[in-house]
Amino acid sequence: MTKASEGQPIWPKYAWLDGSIVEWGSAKVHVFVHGLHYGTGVFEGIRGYYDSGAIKIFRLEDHMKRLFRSAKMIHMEIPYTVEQLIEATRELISVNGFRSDIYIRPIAFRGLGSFGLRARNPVNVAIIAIEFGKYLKPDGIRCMVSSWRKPSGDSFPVETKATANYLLYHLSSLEAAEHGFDEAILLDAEGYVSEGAGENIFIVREGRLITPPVYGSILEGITRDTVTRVAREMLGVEVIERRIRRAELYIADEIFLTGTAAEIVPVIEVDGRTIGTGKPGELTRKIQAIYHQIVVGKVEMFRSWVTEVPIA
Ligand code: PY5
Repeated sequence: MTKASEGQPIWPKYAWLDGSIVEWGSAKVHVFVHGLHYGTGVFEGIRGYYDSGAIKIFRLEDHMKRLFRSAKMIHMEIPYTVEQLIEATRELISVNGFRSDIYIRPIAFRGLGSFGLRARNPVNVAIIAIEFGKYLKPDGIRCMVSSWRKPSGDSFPVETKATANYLLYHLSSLEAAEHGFDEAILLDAEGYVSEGAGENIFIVREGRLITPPVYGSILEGITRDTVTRVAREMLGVEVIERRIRRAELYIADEIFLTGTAAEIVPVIEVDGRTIGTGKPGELTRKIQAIYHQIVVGKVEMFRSWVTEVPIA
């Protein structure tokens, strides 16, 4: 680990670029790459937890598979296999020797060639891993419904984790921050609740979990899937996938957001309305606690989701 300067993030020693481990400072591409100009890229966000002398990567294979599904949706071929990128990730973590929690960001984007919009320039692939703590406050956040809408799937492939899609979440997050909120919640083109600006959403009503369906302009979150399985298989809690109206948020007993970076985050206020008691809900707390056990491989039934990289 090298410290860039006071107040700067501590960058790791190495990144992975186009098939090789390279020095952090050499992990560069040209300013004319297609992906920079048009957002023709796809990426993933994966967490690794430092525990008992190893980095424990959560659902690595599922994330890499989603990277390839995202690429397919935008007509892009990644010149590696899922297995090669998994191996590259393990190697990168090992050479960096991380001794704290990390965030792993694989990214594939169209590179140098034509600037034309029908160009199918060669695809560059990078994997970046950095030390990372909390993304949102785990003790409860205040949200606003964004004035920006999630478009429907017929105007844009909303299900892909493409770099271009993140302009929407950037603008929504900025808007929320400008208004003094912690995070934005986006409605879809028809006015139903879609997701957070980087997280899926669940509400609790009468002891049951409700979350927007996969056809509700959402990213099919891996944390969303984890929570659904925990609720159904460990807690015996019903999970209903159906559309949610904006006003239904206000009268929910509990609300939480789910995402790799955010993990499980209780929402205690939406648009100035207190949610439930104004404190993280009981079911939310329970799921949050179990999630933190699962990601470090301490829940037997979900152990196969954890990939361990020993740190020498
Ligand atoms: N919806 C959107 C728009 C997302 O960006 C994310 C993940 C999710 C849902 C949750 O998906 P998953 O549970 O598979 O992570 N957001 C990224 C993350 O790494 C980027 C955050 C800056 O959490």
